[in-house]
Amino acid sequence: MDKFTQNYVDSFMSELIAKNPGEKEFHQAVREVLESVAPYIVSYPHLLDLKIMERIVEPERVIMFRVPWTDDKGEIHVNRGYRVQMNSALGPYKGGIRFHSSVNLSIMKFLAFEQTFKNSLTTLPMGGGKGGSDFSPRGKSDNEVMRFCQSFMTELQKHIGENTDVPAGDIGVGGREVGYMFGQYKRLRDEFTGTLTGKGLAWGGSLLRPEATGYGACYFAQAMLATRGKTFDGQTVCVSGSGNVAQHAAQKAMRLGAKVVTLSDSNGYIYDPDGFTEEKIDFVKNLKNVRRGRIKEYVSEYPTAKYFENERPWGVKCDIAMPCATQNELDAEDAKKLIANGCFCVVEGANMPTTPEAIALIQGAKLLYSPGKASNAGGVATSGLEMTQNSIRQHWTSEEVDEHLHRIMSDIHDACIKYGTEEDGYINYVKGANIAGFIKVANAMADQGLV
Ligand code: NDP
Ligand code: 2IT
Repeated sequence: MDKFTQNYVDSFMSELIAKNPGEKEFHQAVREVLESVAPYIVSYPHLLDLKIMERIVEPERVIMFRVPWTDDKGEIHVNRGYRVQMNSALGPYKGGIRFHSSVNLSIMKFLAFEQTFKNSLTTLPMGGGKGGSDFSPRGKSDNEVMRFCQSFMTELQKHIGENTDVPAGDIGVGGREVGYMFGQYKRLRDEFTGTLTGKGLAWGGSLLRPEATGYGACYFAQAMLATRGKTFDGQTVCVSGSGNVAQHAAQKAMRLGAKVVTLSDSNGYIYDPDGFTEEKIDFVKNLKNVRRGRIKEYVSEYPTAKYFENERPWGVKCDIAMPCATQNELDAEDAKKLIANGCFCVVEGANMPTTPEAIALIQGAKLLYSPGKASNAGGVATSGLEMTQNSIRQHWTSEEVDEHLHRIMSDIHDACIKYGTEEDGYINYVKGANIAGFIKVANAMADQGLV
């Protein structure tokens, strides 16, 4: 990076940090994008004059609200709800809702910011947004979760709509929570529309939406592996997380011939030296999605597996690593272990799971590495396909949806190659995804005037 560009990045970041103090995840996400796109912006001075980057980092709107609810004993609780409507240059705001005790404004803004570029990469007409609450569904009864979702939606419904803002799931929000929120939306607005995605199949949902993020990450990984003449067949894969994304990434990698040996939650990880099977993945789905248990219970069912309390899976020898839990779950020490153990590919299923220091090490060692905004875009892309099916009042077969998903992931991979190939031939997927995602949003903003 030349001196002028470096100065631009440095002064932009110090202003951003001064204006948004303490929002460390948001700073991290902006810096990563800015470092990729700054040389592009500097070479197109009208983008500098139009202050596109200054506008892109400022949410169009942030909604923060009180969410009061009562537990099963009648005690009152108050949580905080958020919706960050980041950018609508390419379409209605689109992005998930996260229910997790760690949720704060910084996490909401980083996710909404990432979502803007991810949605642009999908090629579908979707702007970027994200929402959530510091409410944790863990340990709550179905009735408590329902009352919380109803209270959350009572406020949120004033700000969303099928042509305005279309939420979906994320951490802590799956089919059950989307159902309760959809029910309340429908009751208050008296309309049956596709305002949420991730809906049940009988009431407007799309086939393959639950599987799409994990499956899409594996399709993206297939394209990455192909650049080195490799496939999943016979590779050992470590997956973190055990929720929606992790379950389906593990399932698809296994179906493509890999031996998938780990899953985790925030308490620890399990290592199954024999690799997962369809039956074992079904056990995990039932454990996590129906019984809402912890991943350590896996070893009671399959005693040849081991549970490692308070550890992450990155010390396990593998060829391919797929972080599918949460932000900053793979740090420099983890990256060193992966590299030392011969891992040659890191595919992000989660949003921003790899720290900047770890990314530098992984890219420095020339591993294949894809950022979440490229490799996990299959989830929101299939949400986009759900919106299309809702609009035309049709229901596509899983083969049709899968074909679209395959094409979208392959197109995103092509875009990364186009904008991310370095002089030595190394594909810098971070640079490629950021520039490709940015160009469309920036041009649309320029076209639409100063709004
Ligand atoms: P789920 O709630 O289904 O699963 C989350 C998993 O991550 C759980 O195993 C959870 O463990 C673990 N986890 C959550 N927080 C932490 C933490 N602080 N430390 C360690 N582990 C943690 O969520 P999803 O699978 O939907 O989401 C996983 C990731 O994928 C997130 O980054 C999300 O933003 C991203 N993503 C999701 C998409 C989707 O369609 N659902 C689309 C694109 C990206 P525990 O039970 O202990 O909390
Ligand atoms: O991070 C993400 O892309 C998601 N949680 C999915 C969003 C969506 O609207 O399907």
